[in-house]
Amino acid sequence: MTTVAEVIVKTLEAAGVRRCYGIPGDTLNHVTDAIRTSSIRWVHVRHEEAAGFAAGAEAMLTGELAACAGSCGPGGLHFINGLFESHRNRAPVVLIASQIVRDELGFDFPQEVDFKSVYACCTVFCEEIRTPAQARRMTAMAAQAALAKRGVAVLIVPADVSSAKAPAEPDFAVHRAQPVVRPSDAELDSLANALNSGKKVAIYGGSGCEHAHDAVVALAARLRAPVARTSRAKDFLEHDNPYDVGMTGIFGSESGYHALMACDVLLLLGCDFAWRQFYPEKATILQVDLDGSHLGRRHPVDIGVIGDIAPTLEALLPRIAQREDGAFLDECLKHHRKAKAEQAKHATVGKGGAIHPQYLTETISRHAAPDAIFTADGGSPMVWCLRHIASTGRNRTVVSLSHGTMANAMPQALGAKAAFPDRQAISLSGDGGIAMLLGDLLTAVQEKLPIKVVVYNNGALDFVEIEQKVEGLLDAYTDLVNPDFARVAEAIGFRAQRVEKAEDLDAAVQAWLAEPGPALLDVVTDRFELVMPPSVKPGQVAGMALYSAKAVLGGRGGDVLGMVRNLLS
Ligand SMILES: Cc1ncc(C[n+]2csc(CCOP(=O)(O)OP(=O)(O)O)c2C)c(N)n1
Ligand SMILES: [Mg+2]
Repeated sequence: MTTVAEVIVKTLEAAGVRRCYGIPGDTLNHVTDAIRTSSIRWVHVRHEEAAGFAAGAEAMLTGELAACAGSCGPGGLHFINGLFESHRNRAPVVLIASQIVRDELGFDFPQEVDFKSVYACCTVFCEEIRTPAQARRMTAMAAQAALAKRGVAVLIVPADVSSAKAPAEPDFAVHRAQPVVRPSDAELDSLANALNSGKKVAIYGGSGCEHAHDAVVALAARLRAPVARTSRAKDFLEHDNPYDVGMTGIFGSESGYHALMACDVLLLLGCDFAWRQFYPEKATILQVDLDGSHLGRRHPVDIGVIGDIAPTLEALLPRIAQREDGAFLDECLKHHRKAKAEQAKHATVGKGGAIHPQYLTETISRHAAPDAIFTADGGSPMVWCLRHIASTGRNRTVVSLSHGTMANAMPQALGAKAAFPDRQAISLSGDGGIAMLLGDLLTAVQEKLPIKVVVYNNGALDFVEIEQKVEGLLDAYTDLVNPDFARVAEAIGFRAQRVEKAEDLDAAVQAWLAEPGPALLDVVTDRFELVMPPSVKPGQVAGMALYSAKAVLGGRGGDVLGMVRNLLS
């Protein structure tokens, strides 16, 4: 007898699912039994949140569907933060949320949870398979939605449905359309007119520039335009780009900020950067995005068109005149060189041999493989990752910016390693972050996923401490009393080392990366001391504390001053 559970698993298998992350239990048993005899690998995690992060990282990095599955009630609920993160990363993931039997639904039965209302806000699809006859069609539509709308789909499966005999169903399956989307000729003409008539043209690229590196660089060369980027475009636009002027925004640099604020025509390419303060007030703004609902949603734009970045720029380029005047570009590149030199200053050994987190990150960047996958925890590790991991064009960085969660990095590294066993998966973890999902270090050992974890052990929720100080508050509740994470990891089955002195760091990083199995490096890093720029009064900063806190991180007081001046003027 073929069960509904087998139909669900076969449909997901045909849709490209290779791995399913989760924890088994009662209502899920028929599904896990079907997975047992399929080609899908079950990855047994210790907390379902980790499964949500891991599946999302796999899906985001591969572009393929990944799955998670959990038991009813608390099992299904535990995924939520990992899946929220994955959904905001536009990662195609399907969660099989098993449910109590249909006869008891609606009577507050033990472990009854209304997953439809719980997951409504972080999914592209959230439906229950109500009858066995719906199974194939509903599963295919969940997968279709996850892939086509790029996000998380939740499939709610009551236990009596998954164990039922599967009736004959038509051959519903998943389709993968690959359209070429670009604006109309008239729209391209109007974009070209605006770009050709600008005096100081800047480009701002986001994650929509994946697969469009060469097209963006060619356009920048024609326009002699600086290219600023969002954090999500780091992997796609930073490398081999003579027009790169860095990131703008809260974690960005003065040069990215300057390019956007000083231009008179700004071309937004596949970016959805949320912070309105970082868009210019007076410039003409042009926007290209594949998702029409993104047009003008962060800041008013003058022309908004729909298109994939590479085909759009290929059609646009012949309409663009070669610009001779490179003064604005030169000015922005000069700012960029200065900003980089400023950042490099901090990536050295501190007073008394202290280990600056910037120095740790640069050391890792230097020794990591050119195609390594880095994941970084919300908190200060993501800032160091964005600023100090050098983009090679082949490496990848995964940080949580849209959702801004802690504890994402280690489980995301598990997903990255499962999907790419031949590449290094390196988790840049906070000491707060690693403790939050510490139990899933066990997954790396049990599932033979040899990830590399480095703990930025600053004894604090440092990021929050800095926020508090910038708001003029006394820092409170941010201390962390930590164990020796290296000994903890060793007990779990990792090879591990603790580093307290800068002189030991280089060799320790090399040994850690060379370990064949899972390895952890517990590095005692400087607890960052906030230095406020002297001429900024606390009152002035209060209204923009959030981003100024993050700009000050790294000692860039001058940037804050510049931003404050600009925002108040
Ligand atoms: C799940 C979650 N809880 C709380 C926060 C608020 N928060 C943001 S960063 C941070 C501190 C992170 O500390 P740690 O992991 O030690 O990194 P550090 O900033 O010290 O390097 C906190 C509590 C959050 N973003 N996510
Ligand atoms: Mg910390």
